[in-house]
Amino acid sequence: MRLLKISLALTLSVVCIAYPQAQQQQHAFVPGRTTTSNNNNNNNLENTGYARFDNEQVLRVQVSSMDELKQLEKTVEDQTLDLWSNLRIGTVDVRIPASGLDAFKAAIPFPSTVMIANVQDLVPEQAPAFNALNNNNNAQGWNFTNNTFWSSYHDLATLNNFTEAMVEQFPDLVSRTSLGRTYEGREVFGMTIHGYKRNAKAKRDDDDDDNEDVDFEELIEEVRSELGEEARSWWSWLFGSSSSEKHSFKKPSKPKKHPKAIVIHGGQHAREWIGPATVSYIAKELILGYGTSKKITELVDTFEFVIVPVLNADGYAYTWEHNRMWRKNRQPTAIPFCPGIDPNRNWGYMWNNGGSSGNPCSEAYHGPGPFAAKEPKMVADFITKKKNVVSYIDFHSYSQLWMTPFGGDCSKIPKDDEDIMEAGLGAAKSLRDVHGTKFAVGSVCNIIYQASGGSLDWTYAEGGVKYSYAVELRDTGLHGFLLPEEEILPSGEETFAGFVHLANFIRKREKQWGYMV
Ligand code: 0X9
Ligand code: ZN
Repeated sequence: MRLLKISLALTLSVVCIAYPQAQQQQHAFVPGRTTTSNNNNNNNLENTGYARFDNEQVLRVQVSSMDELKQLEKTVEDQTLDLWSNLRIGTVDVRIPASGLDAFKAAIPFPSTVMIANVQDLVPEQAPAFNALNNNNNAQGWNFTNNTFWSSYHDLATLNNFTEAMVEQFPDLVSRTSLGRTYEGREVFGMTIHGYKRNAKAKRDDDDDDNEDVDFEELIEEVRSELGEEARSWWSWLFGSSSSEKHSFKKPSKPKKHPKAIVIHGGQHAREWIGPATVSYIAKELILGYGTSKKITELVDTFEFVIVPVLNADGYAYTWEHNRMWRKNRQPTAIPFCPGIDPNRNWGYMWNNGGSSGNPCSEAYHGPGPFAAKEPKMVADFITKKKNVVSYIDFHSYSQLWMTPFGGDCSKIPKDDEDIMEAGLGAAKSLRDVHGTKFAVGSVCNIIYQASGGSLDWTYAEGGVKYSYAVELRDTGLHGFLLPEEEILPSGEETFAGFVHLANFIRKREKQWGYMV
């Protein structure tokens, strides 16, 4: 009886339950302060302590063959250039210092266009000094409901304060989740968002009513109509081919104690600021949507959403304090003047299997061994320990891609490829419906190029996370990593729509879990 009551309570989400209304209020909030420092190891610094990029260009190179791609890959490695977009046949964006332009053009004579003529022109708008001055970082409170928080980028302390504010303001819904500490000792943490209170209440009711009778036929009919046609296969398997076969069914298996989890983070690459901004927006929408939107309430009651705005906290802090273009983490390497492992080349599945570098000075340095970098290790440990993760999204920028496994072994296709692709295509469509922004969907191997040691490969192949993705957010190169602040909110809105589609897809497709609504 208890099982059926749980099924009933969790399945019939249409039955009205009085959800606590999300609080529409100002949240006490102490924003972080930005600092600059002269203590760094970059070449092109002025005495502000913040790296400059005068006359550096981003060139868009037209790559027409595999040979050309190999030639470009080698030149980037030899001249230690900074790839802005992924290596692929098609167009590839590369940042080149003024002094290196001639050498680059000599090595790569293929057609190219200038995407950004002077990188420095785009940096000041987002530099810390500008933010402190213009974006009210000293204000004592943010109103998250009017979205002003997403009209500017925020430093690590401010984003961390946002997370703490969410935990404080919505204690029944949001709890603080720590993944661990970075090399420099910063804590990487985020939020777990789940309708605890409502589920705790459902459980209490269930315990109270353990002996109450349930009309089996009514229950079956209600569940069937809620789940619709898609439920028939598992429903038939569970209960027989038709509800007319009275009482000939098996009881549903015991609902799982813990709901499935969806883990997302931004900021694996430090300079991709739109990632943390978008991920924090997703968290806010889930939190404020609970109790105000039926669809969001249902999802938050169904899944545990683990949301970590900034994974590579050391790198992100470094982009605010020293160098806007920093990508890697900040761990020391064998070369003292080239710190940093690319965390997204360091995951432990097919590590060092192409598309990464053994040179510590490279932006794609894969580290001395798999999981040598703290950031991938802490996420992998978290997922392994948690056991119930059904989806993982690693948010990057830029290029507008919704990518699926694999990237480290292009001879393999995931056995769940159809479901993963279907969910991804649906997410991209829902995303496009908001502002018309187009995202390409496909495996890393198919839409980019082999690149091993990436997060989604490990989460899928080793972490048991069926719906594993890497998403490259806006734009397609006009501003690249220096995406204007006016695009933060639209990016949040559209990405949230894609994310909701994905969660809903998983909820429907995977409803054989006893716990799922
Ligand atoms: O190179 C990357 O890690 C990602 N592109 S970015 O410009 N954001 O750096 C693409 C990640 C694709 N995934 C794997 N290579 N596994
Ligand atoms: Zn990235």
